[in-house]
Amino acid sequence: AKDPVRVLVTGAAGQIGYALVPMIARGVMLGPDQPVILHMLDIPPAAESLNGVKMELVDAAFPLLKGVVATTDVVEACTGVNIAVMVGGFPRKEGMERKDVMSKNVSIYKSQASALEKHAAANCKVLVVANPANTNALILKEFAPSIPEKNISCLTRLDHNRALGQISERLGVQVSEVKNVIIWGNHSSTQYPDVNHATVGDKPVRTLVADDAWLNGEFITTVQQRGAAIIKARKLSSALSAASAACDHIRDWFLGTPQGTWVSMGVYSDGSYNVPAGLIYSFPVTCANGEWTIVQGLHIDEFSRKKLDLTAEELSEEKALAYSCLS
Ligand code: NAX
Repeated sequence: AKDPVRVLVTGAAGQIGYALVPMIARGVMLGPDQPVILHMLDIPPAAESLNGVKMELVDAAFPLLKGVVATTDVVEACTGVNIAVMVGGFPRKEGMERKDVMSKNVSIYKSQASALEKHAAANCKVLVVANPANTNALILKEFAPSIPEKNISCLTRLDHNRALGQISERLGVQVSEVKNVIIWGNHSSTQYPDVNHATVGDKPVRTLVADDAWLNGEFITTVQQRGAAIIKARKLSSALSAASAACDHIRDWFLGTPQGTWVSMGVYSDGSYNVPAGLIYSFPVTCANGEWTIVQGLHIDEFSRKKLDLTAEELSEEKALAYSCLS
């Protein structure tokens, strides 16, 4: 039997946490033959609720779940973890300045970075979900210098999956037949969902949809604004789809992407596609042997170029704002 993998979920008493921990315990993230030990972290006001989640995990009697650590102590939460899924953060509340929200998250990610650096297992891989996801991941990278940058990522897979879903609905085909959409840039409304290289079967999505106005307009805004549309409908933000996307992200990272398929991940830019190096930016990536690689050589037309640059600019501004919160 395989040794259990320790998976940390921060913000585990929240909405996404509640959807995510049973998926992990059921093998959705790491496969049906991989035992797991869940580490769940939240803040003291949520301690009782967190304990309730632990009780439910016990009650669910998951065969793969070999242990649960539920704690409000960051060091205990981070100790020995192989995977860290960072869902906890400070949400923007009505009337709050962007700088104030950034400042709260910078201080959270700074301290959690240090705890991971000191106490996580060697080669721990990190996925940041909490917003501003790209910039939180960047802060985490800065304050955990011994964790290789290759091991730090943020979630744009939900946006990627939303793009697959929109194309599948439009064409009336199974979502599993749609491949190789791309989310470029920030997990925000400036992200660029790109279908220029996407296919259904062996046919380009552009040819099949044959409606450039829709692909260059409504499709893009629908994906960009989908989070807001879910909030409007549910009065709560996306949770099951976010949890599912987090599982997809980690599964593909660890177990590899299928031949001929890429996915979108927010990763440390090396300057590929003229995206400024040193940002955490969403790129098309393939994964093998636990490592992601940015897909190279895709043609970027003029329309796309502007959109790649716009979202990069927003990330550079966020980075500057985050650094201004440090001083
Ligand atoms: P909730 O408010 O339901 O849960 C957040 C949890 O984090 C709470 O239980 C809170 O107590 C906890 N928390 C706060 N500070 C903490 C800290 N310092 N350490 C540990 N835990 C802490 O939010 P939820 O709907 O679960 O969303 C979580 C985060 O995901 C938010 O930042 C949200 O904006 C972000 N999202 C990111 C998405 C993505 O695709 N990257 C999509 C979904 C989601 O909007």
